[in-house]
Amino acid sequence: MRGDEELYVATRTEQLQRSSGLTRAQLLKLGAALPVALGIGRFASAAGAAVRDTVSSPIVKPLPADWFVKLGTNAEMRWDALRGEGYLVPNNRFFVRDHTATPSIDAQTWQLRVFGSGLKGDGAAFTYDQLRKLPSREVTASIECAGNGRSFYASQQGTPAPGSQWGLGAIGVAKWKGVRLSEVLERAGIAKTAVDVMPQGLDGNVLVNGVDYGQVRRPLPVAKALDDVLLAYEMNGVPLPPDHGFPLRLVVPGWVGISSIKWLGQIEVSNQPLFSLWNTQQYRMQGGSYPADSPPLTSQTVKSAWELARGAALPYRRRVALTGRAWSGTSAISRVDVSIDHGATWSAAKLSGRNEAGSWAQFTYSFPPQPSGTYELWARATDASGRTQPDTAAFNNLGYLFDAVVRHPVVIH
Ligand SMILES: Nc1nc2c(c(=O)[nH]1)N[C@H]1C(S)=C(S)[C@@H](COP(=O)(O)O)O[C@H]1N2
Ligand SMILES: [Mo]
Repeated sequence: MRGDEELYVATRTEQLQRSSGLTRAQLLKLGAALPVALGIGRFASAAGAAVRDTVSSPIVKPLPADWFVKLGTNAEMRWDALRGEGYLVPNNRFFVRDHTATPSIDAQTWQLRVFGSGLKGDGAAFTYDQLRKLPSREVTASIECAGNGRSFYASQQGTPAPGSQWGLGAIGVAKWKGVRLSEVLERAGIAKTAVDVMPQGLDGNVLVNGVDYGQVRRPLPVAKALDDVLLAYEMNGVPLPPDHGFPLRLVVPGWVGISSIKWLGQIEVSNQPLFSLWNTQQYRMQGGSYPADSPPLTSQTVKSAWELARGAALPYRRRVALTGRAWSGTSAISRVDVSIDHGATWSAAKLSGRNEAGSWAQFTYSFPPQPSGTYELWARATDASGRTQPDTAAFNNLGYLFDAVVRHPVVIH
């Protein structure tokens, strides 16, 4: 893992105490030598024989410069390249966020193992073919990184946060097909006493400052796991591409991207709360005015983006239709307002097409004829629950959930 949170690694005890909100005594009572509480090394060898060598480049698909901006092991979608595309982001343009590297997995020898204290029996294993034969379901949903927009903490608010310096392109919407997680958990014998479900990826172990945190995994509360979560094997009508989780990934609608674990190898079902790096030190609010025991991040916030490059040239004294998309993790979008005079006056953009929670809505704004100069496009989305993009996003040390109105520069010559 590069960048993100290396600066924030304290001792594991402190981390767990601080971030889980539990005292040392409570942690010990949880049965937990700390490495066990964190899950370190417990299942590290469970990756199994299905995983061939990891590739030398972290991302497998081509990343042409007119579609992507490379950021370490990640690739951001360029919003200007989305103009004229349909509702869904094509697989070859979808952003990639790899904590380590995209593994190459043989679906024929691969299995999904379900185990743990929250099951009635000894657990179960499912082959790829078995999963594909279970009742299927299609869901259109976005995947959006919790750090999407992080660079604006620095460029717009003067308070930089470490980690991938995403613009707004760490989001994509796709049509996912698969089997409901609840279906598989029920077949595996989930018990009424289960509280947490921890899906785990088959990509490499994550190292932070020499500490091995094991494979990428993050617990989901049982209520969400049994609600609308999908075990997806198709993305936009084809088997998942390697970078997006082949052969099987989770899709957790409306929640931060880290919830949607790729390259699933196993799912632990537990009658105790579970912990990993990704729900203790990372993906929770820390610093700023957040309390020390802020809970793990769940739903995504409200945002909007223009399908334009930053600094794009617009025609001189001509009306032009500008397009963008707006989204919220919890509701449909009810309106998008636009200002080109730094917030003094606002006018409504026109929403069109599909518009659902956990996905996005397309909008068009008729930019009035203007003399030459530099302008800022401000778009401010509001969702059906009344949440609106604020002027300033609340700072947090790791730069998550940047929801403020983004000032998008354009020029007219
Ligand atoms: N196994 C595994 N799952 C993972 C990740 C990862 O590195 N390994 N990255 C997570 C993060 S932080 C995000 S934002 C999404 C990105 O999904 P995508 O690469 O398909 O766009 O996958 C999530 N699932
Ligand atoms: Mo992410």
